[in-house]
Order: sequence, then C-alpha cells, then structure tokens
Amino acid sequence: MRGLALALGAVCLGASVWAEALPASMRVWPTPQEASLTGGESFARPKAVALVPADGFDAEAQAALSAAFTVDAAAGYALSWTVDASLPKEGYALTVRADGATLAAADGRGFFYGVQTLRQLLAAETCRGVTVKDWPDVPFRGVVEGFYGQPWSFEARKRMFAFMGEQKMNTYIYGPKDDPYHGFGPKWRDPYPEAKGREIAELARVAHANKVNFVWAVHPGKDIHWQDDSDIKACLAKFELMYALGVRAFAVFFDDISGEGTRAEKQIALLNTLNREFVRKKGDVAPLIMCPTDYAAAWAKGTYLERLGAGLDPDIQVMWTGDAVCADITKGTVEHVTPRIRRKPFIWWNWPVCDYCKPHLLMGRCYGNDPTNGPRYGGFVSNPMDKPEASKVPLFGVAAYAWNPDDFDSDQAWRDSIRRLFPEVAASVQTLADHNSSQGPKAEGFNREESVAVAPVVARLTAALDAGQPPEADDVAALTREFRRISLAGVDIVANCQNRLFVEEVRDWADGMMAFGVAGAAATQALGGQLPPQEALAAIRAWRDQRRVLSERHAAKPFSEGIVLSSRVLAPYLDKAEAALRRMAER
Ligand code: 14T
Repeated sequence: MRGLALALGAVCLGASVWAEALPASMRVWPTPQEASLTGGESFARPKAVALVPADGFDAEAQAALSAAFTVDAAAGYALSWTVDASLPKEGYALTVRADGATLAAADGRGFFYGVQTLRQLLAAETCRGVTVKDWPDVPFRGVVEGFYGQPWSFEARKRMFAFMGEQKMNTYIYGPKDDPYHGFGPKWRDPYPEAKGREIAELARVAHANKVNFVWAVHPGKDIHWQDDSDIKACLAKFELMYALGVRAFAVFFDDISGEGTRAEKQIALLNTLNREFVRKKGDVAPLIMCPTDYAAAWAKGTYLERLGAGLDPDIQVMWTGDAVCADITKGTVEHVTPRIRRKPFIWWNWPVCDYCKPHLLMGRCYGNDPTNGPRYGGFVSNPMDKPEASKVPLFGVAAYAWNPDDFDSDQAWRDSIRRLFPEVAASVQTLADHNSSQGPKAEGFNREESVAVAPVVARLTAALDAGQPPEADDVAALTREFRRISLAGVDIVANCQNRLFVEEVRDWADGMMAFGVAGAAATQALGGQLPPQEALAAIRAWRDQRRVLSERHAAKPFSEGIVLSSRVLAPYLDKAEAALRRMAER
C-alpha cells in the first residue's frame, strides 16, 4: 500500500503514514491496510458500549468486546454491526466517531479482528474519529511449535493463543520434536495418555475461542513402513482420535529424516489418502498441511519437490523454509519453489527458534522478508524460541509482517511490541533486546543484527586499539553509558517486571547483565585512561566468574546449555579490551 499512500498523500492517510501521524497510544497493530482520520473533535474514551443489534454477533468477537469494554444495552456509545458479504475474508470495515462506531465484516474472524482494532483505537483516554478498512494479505498466519527441546507448557500455550488472537494470527501448528506422540519416533501411532489428551482438547478449545486454528501435526517418517497400508491406517486412526478431542486441522511433517520415510511417491499416497478419506469427508476440517523432507533450497537437489507438486492433491499445503533452514524469505526463494510444488508455499520461518544456538536469547526485531511477498504466500508461520513469553516480542513483528507485509515497519513494530508487552519496564527490556538478538556464529548466513546503535562506536574504539591510539572521549563516554544502561536493565527487569513468566525465562541472562555491564563500563573507562587497568581487569574477572555460575545454573534445566550475552558486538569487544588492558597492566 506504500506507493498508494504516498500518491494519495493528504487525501487519504495511508497506513504507513497514519502509523506515524497518530500518537503511539492509538496505534493499531498489525498495521491496517487502509486507515484515515475523519476529523472532528476528539472525545473521551467510552468505557461502556451498547452492541446493536444485541443478538447474533460472533461469539468470540463478543467475548473480546466484553474483555475490553463494559457491554451494556443502556450505554450511550453504540457499536452497530452488519454482515457485509462483499468484504474480503477475515476483513472488516470500522468507523469510529464521537457518538458511536460501526463495524462490518463478511465472517466471524472479520468481526473478531474488527473488535481487536476497536480496542486499540479506544485505548487512549482521548480518541479521534477514524475509519479503517482492513484485511490480511496472507490467509494463514501464526506459529509452528516445531523446535527441538523443551516443549512449551500447557499454560504457556493457552496464553499464547490469547496473544495470537490479539495480533490477528489464525494458525498454531503443534509439532514439538520432543513430544513422542507427535512422532519423530515410533510412538506417533499411540493414543495420547488420557491426561495429555484432555490437555490437547482444552488447547483446541482455547485456540478456537481466540479464532486460532489448532493444527495437530504428526511426524511419522522416522520409522514408517510402506510395505502394506497398515501405517496409513495407523495415521487415519490417530487423526480420528485427535478429531474426537476437538482438533479440526492437521499436518504431516517429513523433515529431518532419512531412509524409507523420505520417498516422495509414498508420502504423496499417504497425504492424498488422508485428504480424501479424512479431511474432505469430515467437511469441518481445515486444509491439510505437509512439511516436505526437502524443505529448503539447500536440501532440494533432485526431483523430489516436482514429484510432490505433480502428485499431491492441489488443496494440500506445502511448507518451505527458504533457501536455507534459517533464511530471509526473499522473492527469489518463493519464485524458486512455487512452480516446483505447483502451489503457493506455506512458509515455515525458522526465526526466532534457538534450538541450534541455545545459549542465545533472540529478542531482536523481525526483518529481512520481502515486503511484496504477501500475495505469493499460502501461509506464513514462525518457529519460535522454547521461551514462549520472550518469543512474543519477535512474534508481534511476525504477526504484523504476515498481515500486511508491504506496510510493515520493522523497527516500529519491535519498539511498540516491547512497550505493549512490558509497559512498566519497557526501556530495560528494550536494552535487553538491543543487545541479545544474534545467534552467534552457528547462524552462518542468517546471523541477526545486534547492538546496532553502539556498533559504530565499538568499531571506532577497537580500530583505535588496533592502531595503538587513544580512543575518542565521546566514544568512551557513549559506550560507558550504554554498558551502565545494561547493568541496570537486568536488575530492573528481575525486580519490577510484572510478567513473572517472562522473568523466569530470561532470568539467567538478566542476572548476568549487572556484572557484564559493570565489566564493560570499567573496561571502556580504563581504555579511556579514566580507571586503572587492574580495576577493569578485576571487573572482567568477576563477570567471567559469574557467567560460569549462571551458565551452570542454566544448564541444569532440561534441554538447556549455558548462557551467552551480547555475542555479536559487545562480548567480542570485551575480549579485545581485556587483552589490551592486560598489555597496559604489564607496562
Ligand atoms: F521442518 C522444517 F521446516 C524444520 O525447520 N525442521 C527442523 C526444526 O524442527 C528446527 O527447529 C529447525 C531449526 O533448528 O530446523 C530443522 O532442524 C534441523 C535443521 C538442520 F539443518 C536439524 C538439524 C539440522 F542440521
């Protein structure tokens, strides 16, 4: 929409313009496709709303409305709603005036999303007249719990579904590698133990209450045998069990396997049977999704994808991670895969997953995906960290990108996500996120940016060190200040953050920030001649000792390793500074 927004300029405030023009307190995320201020006086936030007509409104939309406002037939502020079948799927048209609001949509999700927008527009104490026309550019948007390691907890998933509904994400795919009943081993055939089955039923229910499709994935390929149809029957039987628990969406994964399970023709036969004998016959089940064995261009060398493309029923969705396992989703990678699989790819984006770089916290901004790809995607889901609350910062950006890729403002989404998720400690969480986003060297071509604001300062300081020249005083002051910010941010988060589940997840990193920041500030001051090198070396030693303790503490948790802080810019700087300070101390 960007070009249009610029062309129409003053006539209609396009979405990207409007995001800047409105106060942060009135900003809507994900950024709507079309929005404009309608002028008129500002008005006080209505606390009570009368729904007109009172009956027949989408049940989940009504629950969302009741969560944000007092819904009362006698209230002076009316929300009038009508069905408009001409509006796009999941889209809505919303007008907010001083004396009331109108909402039109073609389907339940449209009404639900309209209410989510209304809630944000009326969040500030003073409101303005606005009209919004909005719809998603990508039909399926969400999360694939598809990582190795500690699966998310039952409680964490339910909280995630509420967050996803607010962010207009409609798809959650259940596929943790370490749930043996999902598969990736022989147990995929077995029914869940009763208590686990009840949890899945409750998860499906809570997902649906937030307009999220709960997609249950099976991963049968590690030990599947194709000699007879017994494993096809086993798969159908497992789907029936999951259906009985309330699951209405399914996927089959064939990633990260070798041997028999990888055979394209056999996979096609299984998928088409599930599609024809189960999905289509049920009538109330969402389109089947499959993750191919060759899910990235780096893997896909033979004719496997072409065979899937020709053989799979056209209503089966096929996943794709890009040119590599972890990669930016470029126009090129989508254009590479689309003709091969003969359908739009359903993107499995491997960010911010950290199962391959466990000591790192990935809290950076969402960036790198092509803004024009929206119409080219069948779906877009993100594989997150094993830390669900911390993942909400990256996922907020993913939700905004997937809803409206060409109006996506990466930096704004990142900063707003932190302000909205952690209002009482936003500056400190921003500092944590500023310096903890890189996966370290293991990410190869996909290493995320980190410490962006101070990176040039660090570059100048290390260049001076290498040249044996004294550092600039301004650089010393700026970096010292940033290290001090870091040392206080961790303490602030642990002491004051109201989301204690988040604190639990990031505790070992946050606890390290004090000693790390003190060491960095001391080292920088010593390089600037403001502190004896011995004192800075002692602070660095104290940080290294503490990191060992915190790493051991963290590694004691299941599936965990140690912790690493600020691996891309600041930790290498500290190593370099330490070596230089040793030489200074010896003189
Ligand atoms: F299914 C795929 F799209 C996929 O990404 N599979 C796994 C996934 O479970 C994991 O979370 C992700 C990130 O580590 O990458 C895939 O797993 C791999 C990838 C590798 F390149 C496992 C080992 C590898 F060598």
